[in-house]
Amino acid sequence: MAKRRLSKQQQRRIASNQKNRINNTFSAKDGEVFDARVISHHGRQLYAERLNAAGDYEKIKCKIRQNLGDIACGDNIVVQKVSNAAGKTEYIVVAIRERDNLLVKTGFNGAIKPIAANIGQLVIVSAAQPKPNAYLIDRYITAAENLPAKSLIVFNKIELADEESRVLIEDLSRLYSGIGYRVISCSVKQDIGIAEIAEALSNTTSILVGLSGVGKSSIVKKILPELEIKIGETSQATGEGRHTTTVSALYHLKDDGIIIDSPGVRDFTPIHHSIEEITHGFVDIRQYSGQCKFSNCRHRNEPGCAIKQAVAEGKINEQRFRNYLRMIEEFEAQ
Ligand SMILES: Nc1nc2c(ncn2[C@@H]2O[C@H](COP(=O)(O)OP(=O)(O)OP(=O)(O)O)[C@@H](O)[C@H]2O)c(=O)[nH]1
Ligand SMILES: [Mg+2]
Ligand SMILES: [Zn+2]
Repeated sequence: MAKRRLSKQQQRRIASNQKNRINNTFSAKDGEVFDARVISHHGRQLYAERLNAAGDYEKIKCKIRQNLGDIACGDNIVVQKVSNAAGKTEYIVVAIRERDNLLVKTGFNGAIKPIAANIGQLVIVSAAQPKPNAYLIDRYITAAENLPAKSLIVFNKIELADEESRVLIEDLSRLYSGIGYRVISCSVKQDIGIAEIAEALSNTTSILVGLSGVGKSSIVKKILPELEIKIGETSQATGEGRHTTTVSALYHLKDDGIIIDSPGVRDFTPIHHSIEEITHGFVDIRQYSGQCKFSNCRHRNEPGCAIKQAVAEGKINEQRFRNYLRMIEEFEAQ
């Protein structure tokens, strides 16, 4: 069901991209407005792009009209070309087009922060060092399911894996591919799996997400070597990154793929509005919901719990079930 929703949405997106492209190929005269897409946005600084008459993407520095609300990388916007008092040309964002979706996270003070808009796929990147965190992966997956967007799970730096990480990555790969997600192990350093990732990025807008230092920017740079992208160092002691990427940025790949590189996080808390949303985020669990004896079953000690039954029968992975309950507990504690 989710697949169908997604593909319809993708069709809409492709149609609207084509429309935008046609709209974008005129050069705006003074006062004219045109459609563009946000390629990076930080504070008052916003860069957008549009196709010019020559068929190249033109990067435009824009100001933002007040009271437009949140704008995120990936947003489709309306830009007006004007002359300022000094006779200089300026570009002003005057509207944000309706979004397919908006990926958000909670900031330090609990405020909701937009990460990126109009996303078709989350590329959830972990590395062999520091060790992958299944709960973090599950939180990203639930966010993706609710956008809705596809999830692609990537384990980078596999050449660094010790025996323990190697077994963990193998187990997680089996788990996630078993419930229908594509999993790619890769090494930017040894050029393993990169072509496969590039291929999985075609025809949609993807965003790379994950902890700082796992190699998100390195993957983009490996696929698009001509780009000037800052790659960070990782701490010798912990293997953690130093938050090198500070602003999300959008890049074009071949086969109509678009990739957004995002700043690494320390943690990611998806914003759920209900327990149903959390359940919807677990593709392997949601098929059993509604089959419990009690309609308000919390799947803990109630008799006739279809989800616990499925766990006992090995149809649902135990760790996924634990993560599901943990996410519900954290949601209820909010
Ligand atoms: N050994 C090894 N190191 C890698 C690999 N991929 C990336 N790195 C290194 O990991 C470090 C961090 O890489 P980045 O690409 O900056 O990581 P990031 O995920 O973009 O980090 P933030 O921007 O801080 O979120 C750099 O020193 C890279 O050279 C790999 O496959 N193997
Ligand atoms: Mg980076
Ligand atoms: Zn139950």
